[in-house]
Amino acid sequence: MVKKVLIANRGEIALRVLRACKELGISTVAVHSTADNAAMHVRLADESVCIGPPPSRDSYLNIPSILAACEISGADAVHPGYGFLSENARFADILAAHGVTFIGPTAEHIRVMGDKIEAKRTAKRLGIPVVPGSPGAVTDDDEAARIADDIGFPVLVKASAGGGGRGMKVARSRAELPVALQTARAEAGAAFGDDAVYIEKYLGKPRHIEIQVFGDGAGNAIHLGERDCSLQRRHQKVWEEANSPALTPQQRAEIGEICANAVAELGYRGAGTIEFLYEDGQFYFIEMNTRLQVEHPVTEAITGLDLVHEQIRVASGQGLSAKQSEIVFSGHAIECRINAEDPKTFAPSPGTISHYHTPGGLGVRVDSGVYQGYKIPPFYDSLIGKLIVHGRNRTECMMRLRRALDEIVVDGVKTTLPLFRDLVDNADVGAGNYDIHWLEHYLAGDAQG
Ligand code: MV4
Repeated sequence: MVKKVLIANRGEIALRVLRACKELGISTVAVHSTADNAAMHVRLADESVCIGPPPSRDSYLNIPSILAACEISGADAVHPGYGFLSENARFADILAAHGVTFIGPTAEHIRVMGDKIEAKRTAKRLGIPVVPGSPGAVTDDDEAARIADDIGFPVLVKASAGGGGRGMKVARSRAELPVALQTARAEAGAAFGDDAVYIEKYLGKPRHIEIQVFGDGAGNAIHLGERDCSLQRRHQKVWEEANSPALTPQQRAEIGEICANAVAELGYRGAGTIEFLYEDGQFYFIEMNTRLQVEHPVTEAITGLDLVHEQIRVASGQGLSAKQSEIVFSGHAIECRINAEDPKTFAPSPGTISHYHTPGGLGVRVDSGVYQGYKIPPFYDSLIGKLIVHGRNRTECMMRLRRALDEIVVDGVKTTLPLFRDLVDNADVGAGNYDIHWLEHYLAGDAQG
């Protein structure tokens, strides 16, 4: 087992990892920028190392500083959390070269999934259903037109180096295709230094459903069911739930088995998320994330597994703690992302938290890195905490969420909490009747609920 973990992150996820380490008797090293001297993860860690000034690129993304912090502290492993260096293959390679365990997949698997064309080709080869589209990069406009005619308009032009919604262009007809291709290529080249693009059939009203998988790196893998992340705004998830209100237990078992088999065949190690669009009863692979995700607690709630424990186990070569036959899905869980943002405009709202009270009781979990009197710095993303509620079924979960939202107090800054108080009473949300566009329509005031 690893002995000392350096947590290369901040905020709620740094605390989340710290707690798992403490439970396993592993010592912890926090790293922090000068803007995070008073952060909770620094206070709770066994040791801390300052790694640079406030901008992320000079601190949380600064590989030489983090490597130096490993040397100074004698950490034998690094947990990257999510964001920052969590899907940086070069970082995984550098740590390996220095004899430090990266708590995540191999650099090679990170690299494959970071290239969206390569990821899709790999998914297809492993038997995962993919969106109809070009078999690889499209370089020629005539070839692109033939493919688009074949799959039917509208089509989406996507950047191979993109992901998370960056670098996509819709073409609704053959006439729109050349411009879509050219703009997508130009934007991708400028943003990622890689102008490779591919074409897919555009799905108009899908849900975003993702499957949590885990591999031990030795050819064994399990799936932990799905999360429905359709309630989002500008590619930022707002509310996630497990199970998806749209799936039957049989659909869950089928797509889950396909994903677990694929991940086993790949020899994948660690936590992974296979992202799908789901429309008219069909799953279509879009991307695979090779990290622990923000919304992992809803999966923990319905399975009882601690995903960070599992990550540390497999990184230490101890294998997974459960076989697929031992995984039982129990009840329903919802996560609300509490951002320090205006609940209507989503403009960031940094500042000091004047009053802070967290809800409790059966089935209620708050993962947060803040406390009363804490000053939220303006340099990082605005997620300050997550409210996760579990119930025996979706109805009970919603009742409990409504009650928890009544109890919680975060004053001094604007937060997204008022939005959740609206959503929990909305008829469409109550019925689980939403797709990836629902929230944006709702916020625009279109007639709904
Ligand atoms: C799509 C799509 C429709 N059709 N692909 C956006 C983020 C990236 N991960 C993939 N995305 C999409 N790919 C096809 N063929 C619509 C989206 C999309 C989306 C996907 C998931 C969650 C939110 C989204 C919001 C807008 C568009």
